[in-house]
Amino acid sequence: MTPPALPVLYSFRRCPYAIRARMTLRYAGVAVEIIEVALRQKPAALLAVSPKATVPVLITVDGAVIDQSLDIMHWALRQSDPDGWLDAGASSEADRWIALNDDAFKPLLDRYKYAARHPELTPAEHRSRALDAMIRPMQAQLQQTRWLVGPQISIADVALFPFVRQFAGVDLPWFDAQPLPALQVWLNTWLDASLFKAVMQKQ
Ligand SMILES: N[C@@H](CCC(=O)N[C@@H](CS)C(=O)NCC(=O)O)C(=O)O
Repeated sequence: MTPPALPVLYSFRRCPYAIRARMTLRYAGVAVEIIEVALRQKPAALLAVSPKATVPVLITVDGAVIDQSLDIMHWALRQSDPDGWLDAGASSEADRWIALNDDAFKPLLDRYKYAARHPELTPAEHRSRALDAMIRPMQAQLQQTRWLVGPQISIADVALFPFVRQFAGVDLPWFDAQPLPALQVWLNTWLDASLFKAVMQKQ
């Protein structure tokens, strides 16, 4: 197989894992060819390199296949990390937030988003679990520090942002009415950021 001229990123525009990967690649100044994937009809070339077939998947110019969004973020930051996302605070704190999001919050977020598929609890109860697991702790932290691990943006802020965006988007009027002022400022800062807007442009 001829190596690609640019790294190739299999992506899905609205996928939160793909959003955090695209934001980090762009921040690091790594140009990639983005292939937008229809999740119901994944390209054979993607299945061939990554049978688990989730997006994002990055194929480097050396032919290496990176099929976890966090690994893509770390790979991009190894190329360039101009504002020090990896040095913003204790890396153990950043890792703790990311694990909280990926392992605990994400399943609760999915139950809230698709509450009809999980009738064992009401939508408000599902929401409340997600709120307690991560949203309230984030509000408490962001009241103390501008970003999740200190005064500077870290990898954790970028990694969590697309998931908090989804949580807010399920019922925006409800979210906006909650007493979560520091988190709302944090979220709105990301939503307004040119870095986010750029990676959401339709190809
Ligand atoms: N742990 C993976 C999770 C990626 C993931 O679950 N992506 C979803 C889309 S948001 C996906 O590709 N799901 C497969 C499918 O829907 O067929 C990562 O961090 O990259």
